[in-house]
Amino acid sequence: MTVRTDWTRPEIAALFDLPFDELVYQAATVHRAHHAAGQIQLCTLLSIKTGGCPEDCGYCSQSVYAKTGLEATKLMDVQAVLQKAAQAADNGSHRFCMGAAWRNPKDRDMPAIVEIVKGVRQMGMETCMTLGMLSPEQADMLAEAGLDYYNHNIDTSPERYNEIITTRTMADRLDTLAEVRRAGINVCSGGIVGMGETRADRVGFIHTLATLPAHPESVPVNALVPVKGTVLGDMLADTPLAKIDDIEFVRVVAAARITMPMSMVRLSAGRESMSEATQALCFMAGANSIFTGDKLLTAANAGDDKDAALLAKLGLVPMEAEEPLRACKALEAAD
Ligand code: SAM
Ligand code: DTB
Ligand code: SF4
Repeated sequence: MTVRTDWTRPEIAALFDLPFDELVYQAATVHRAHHAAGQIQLCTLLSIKTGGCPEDCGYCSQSVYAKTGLEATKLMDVQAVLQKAAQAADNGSHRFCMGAAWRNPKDRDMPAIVEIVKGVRQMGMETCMTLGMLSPEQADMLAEAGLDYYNHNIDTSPERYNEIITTRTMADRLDTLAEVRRAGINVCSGGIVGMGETRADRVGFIHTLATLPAHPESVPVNALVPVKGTVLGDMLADTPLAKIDDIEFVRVVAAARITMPMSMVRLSAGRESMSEATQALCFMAGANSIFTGDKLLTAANAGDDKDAALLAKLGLVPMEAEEPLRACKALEAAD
């Protein structure tokens, strides 16, 4: 099976149109050809700077435009972040993902960010950061600090983008992704489904990711967490029928798996309100990564006890640390 970056929208639309069992079968086949099926990567999230974000993303509780009453915080102290990372390592997490509610980091924030990346890596976990847009210099600083992954989501289709966010463009997003790639950091990019989009938007979203010059190493698929006081959270509360159908959600996961066979596909936000059966279908359809713990950035997550029970019920086991980290460790040992 070859990795293609020349997918067309009709080809992806045809995947969505397959009978559901055929689509899941194809996705499971691709999953087994490229990954150890039955193994799930466990990642932990921490919000290192919460709220007060100047961007107007219609789904986000942390935007200054959202009426969520969320208290804005400053960037956490380096030692406090490292303490949280140590707890995550003790809980068996392999990747520590840190998010900041910024449009972009300020240069004065970078020394602390660099110290955090170095500290977390020393604990043997993979590091991931999501800090908003990056300048070329900032991308280089993060690469030099040893950052393993940078998360920057395209969120939806190019056509729908400016209905969800008006303070930046999809092109801005793609520019940062290109800088991250150029700097040699692994790319984590995905988006959100269940924002009232059409199937054509879902096709366009997958198409944008699957036709990047190189596929993101990680593709988070979030189900919208409808937060009261956000534009999209309130819209969904008013029109419950707009909520995405579970089977359609699994189709998105399957399409991501088939079109980006080598990528880790992360079943991200929204698991808290997802049935075990839907999550199991997502794993069958090729999702092989989740966020563990009680909290995402600001919203509730399923929680360690529930997840341990689900994985045990399904006979899934935590994945070993990924190749990039092993390679880094081997290099360090050779020094
Ligand atoms: N400020 C940075 C940025 O936007 O790139 C990083 C943090 S931001 C919260 C990370 C991602 O979380 C967003 O791109 C979006 O895909 C996801 N997200 C935010 N709020 C969400 C919600 N209510 N439901 C699902 N996903 C959400
Ligand atoms: C991603 O795609 N999902 C995570 C992570 N990347 C940073 C964030 C989900 C946030 C869910 C809403 C919240 O906690 O506020
Ligand atoms: Fe800010 Fe990121 Fe939330 Fe958008 S998604 S408002 S950029 S924290």
